[in-house]
Amino acid sequence: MQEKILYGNVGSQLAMELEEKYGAHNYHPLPVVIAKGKGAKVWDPEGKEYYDFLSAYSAVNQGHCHPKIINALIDQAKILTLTSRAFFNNKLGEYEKFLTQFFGYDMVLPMNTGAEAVETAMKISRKWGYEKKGIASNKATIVFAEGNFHGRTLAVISASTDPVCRENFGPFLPGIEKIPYNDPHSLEMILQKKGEEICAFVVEPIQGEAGVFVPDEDYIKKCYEICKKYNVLFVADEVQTGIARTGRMLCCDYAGIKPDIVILGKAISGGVLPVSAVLANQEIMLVIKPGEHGSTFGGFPLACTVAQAALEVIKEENLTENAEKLGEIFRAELKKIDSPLIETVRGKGLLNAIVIKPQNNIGAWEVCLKLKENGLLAKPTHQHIIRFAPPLVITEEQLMEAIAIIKKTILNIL
Ligand code: IF1
Repeated sequence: MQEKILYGNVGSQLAMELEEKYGAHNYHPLPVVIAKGKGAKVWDPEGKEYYDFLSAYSAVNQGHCHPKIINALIDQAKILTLTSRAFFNNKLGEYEKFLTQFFGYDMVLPMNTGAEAVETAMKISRKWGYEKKGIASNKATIVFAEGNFHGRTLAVISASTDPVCRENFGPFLPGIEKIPYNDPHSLEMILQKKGEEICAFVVEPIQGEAGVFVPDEDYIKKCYEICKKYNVLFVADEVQTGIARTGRMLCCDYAGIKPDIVILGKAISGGVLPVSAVLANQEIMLVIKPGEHGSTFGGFPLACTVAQAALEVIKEENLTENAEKLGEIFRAELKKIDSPLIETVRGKGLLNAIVIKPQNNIGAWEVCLKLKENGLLAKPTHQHIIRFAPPLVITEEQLMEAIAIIKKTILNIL
C-alpha cells in the first residue's frame, strides 16, 4: 500500500530512485528523504519526524528555515539578487562593515563555498609570501595537517591525506607540506628546516572529517606562536567549527589567539545560501589587487543580506552560550550510557562524536540506521565514528528527548 505523501509530491521511495538514476553517485546517503525542516527538526515526505543531528554538516546552526533569515531572503529577493562585482551594490559594503566588526578584522573577501574560501586563503597566503615575506619566485609552500578536510577542489585535495579524496585525481598542486595534527613539534621542525619558503600553516581547530578530533588544549596557541616566530601566516579553517558551533563564536577563541586569516562558510548564511568569507587585516588582504581573484556570485546582495541576518540570529538568540551549555550536558549524558558499543565520547560545544567499537556486526552505519528508525538523524564518518551536531537552537528539553533516543537505540541494538 502506498503511504500518503504529506510534504511535496514525491514520496521517499521515488525520491531515492530518482537520485540514484539521474544523479552522479558521488555520495552514499543514509536512506532517508528530507522534505521539510523547522528549527532542530526535519520531516520526510510521509510526515515522519526526526531530530536533525547533522545540521547539514553544521551549516544550519540557526535551525532550519529560521524565520528572520528566511524573511531577509524573501524581502531582498524581491529587490535585487545579483549584480556581479563589475558594479558596486548597495548591500555589500554594509555587510562587509558588519562582518569585519563582528569578527574583529579589517577586511573580508567574500566567496560562496567553503572550498573556494580555502583556495582564496591559499592564494592570499602565497601572494603575501612573495610580496611581503620575500619568498623566492614559485617557491611558496603551505603547510597542512594530516587528516584535514578543507573541501573538494584540486588545490584543496592536494593538501588532503585521505586516499578516497585523492585517488586518480592527480597530478596534485606542488608547494604543499603535510605534518601530523596535534603535534606542534612537527610544525616547529618544518618551519625550522624550510621556514624561509613557507608562507602559511592552514589548520582546523577541531578536525571534523577526521571524526571530531579535538586537539590538546594548548595546540592552537602553540602553533600560532611558532608561526609568529618564523613569520608564517596562521590560517584557521573555521568553516565547520566557526559561528558558535563549539561554544565560542570561533573555536580559536578558546586558544585566546587571533588567526592571521580566518576562513568561514556554512553557517554564515544559516544554511540558506552558499556563502563563505575570508577575513584578514589590511597588510595581508591588500596583496590582492583588482582582477587577481573573485567570483560571479561572491558578495552578491542576496547573500550579504541573508548572512547579516544569520549572524544577528547567533547573537540575538545567544546560540554560542546555548552550544556551550548544552554540549556539556550532551557529553555528560552520553558518557553515562553503559554499552560495550561506545568506546569514547568527545567534542566541544555542540560538535560531538561517539567512537563505536563494532560488536556482532553492529557498527556506526547500523547504529545510524536504527537511530533513523527511532527518529534521529546522524551520519557515520570513517566507519566507526558517529557525529552528533544538532542545530544550536535546540532547547534543553529537545536535547533530553534526543538523548533518550540515542540511549534507547544503543542499549537495544546489540
Ligand atoms: C561534503 C566532512 C564536514 C569543512 C572544512 C572546508 C569545507 C568543509 C573544515 C568545504 C566541508 C563538509 C563538506 C561535506 C562533508 C563535510 C564534512 F565530513 F567531510 F568533514 F562538515 F564534517 N573546510 N565540509 O568541513 O566546504 O566547499 O563543502 O562548502 O559533502 O563534502 P564546502
